[in-house]
Amino acid sequence: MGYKVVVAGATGNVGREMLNILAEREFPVDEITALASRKSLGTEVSFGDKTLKCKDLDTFDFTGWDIALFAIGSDATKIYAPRAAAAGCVVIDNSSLYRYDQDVPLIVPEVNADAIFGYTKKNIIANPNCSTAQMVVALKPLHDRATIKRVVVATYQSVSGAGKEGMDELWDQTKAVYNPVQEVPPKKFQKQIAFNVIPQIDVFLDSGETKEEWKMVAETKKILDPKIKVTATCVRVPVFVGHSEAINIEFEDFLDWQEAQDILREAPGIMLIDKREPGGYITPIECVGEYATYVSRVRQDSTIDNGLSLWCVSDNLRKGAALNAVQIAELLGQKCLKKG
Ligand code: 11C
Repeated sequence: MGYKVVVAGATGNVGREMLNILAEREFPVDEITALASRKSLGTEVSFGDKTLKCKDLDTFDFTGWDIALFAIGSDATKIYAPRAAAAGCVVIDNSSLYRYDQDVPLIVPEVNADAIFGYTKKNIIANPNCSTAQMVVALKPLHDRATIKRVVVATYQSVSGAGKEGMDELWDQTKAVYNPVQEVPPKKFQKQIAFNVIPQIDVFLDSGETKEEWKMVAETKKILDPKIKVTATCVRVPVFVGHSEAINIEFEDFLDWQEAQDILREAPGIMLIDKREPGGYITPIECVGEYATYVSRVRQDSTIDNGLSLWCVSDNLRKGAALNAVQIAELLGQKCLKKG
């Protein structure tokens, strides 16, 4: 016996990964439906060794379905999440629409699993932004030991965070550099991404921060601890999959780098690869398709009393999106829902 599960946005980067991960982790599914917008109706998507034909999200009746994983962006979520939730189906939403709503839990299972019980207020659970998810997995065990005061983070985010169009733009521009028959002007990104880096992800806010940077601050506070101060610089890099982060942490108490390594080695969801020799660290290309949040380059920051710096990498489509959503569904199953 299992659950009746819906994946909405099943043809996108994240929706496809949600289906892959549900199958890989043998999530207890009695019935599964893939939903997409009308233009993708009938598109086939894989679920393990099965193929599902996408149905129309707009006319779908969520009554009798237990869990819906949404990867459809904020505008569509605004229409369909309340509809699913009102029909009694718990929505796990990957968009940013509900993340900052105090009646909606924002969950990273390794960090704040118990907050899940708050889902009953709206029947909706929010999945964090990819760059936040991996960072809080790395921060949580260190915060438990030495209490984090402040985090300074710079991200190196892959183009898949901007969807398939972002990946196509990097691919087409890279080819055009070698074979310049046709110019590929920036469309999804603000400037050329091939052979370049762009210090803008999402829109600018009045403060001068970008929305991606603001999300890292607001989400870390909601998931981990509102007292932690965070400042972020988010940068798009010409990498297809895998977000990287250089994180500097200031603690209340002293934490030796070797003890930090020991803590991280034992922490849930983390893989420590930290050899202090050439190549003894992780790079994004090595984490594609993996579940773990990888940590490398753990070292003391001697410019402050209680500081550490580290390097953190994860598959943004997995831990940053689809895997975390499926882990939330697993948690919901273990703690909250009855199997059908
Ligand atoms: C990016 N982090 O890499 C973004 C994508 O709020 O869920 C995810 C945006 C979000 O472009």
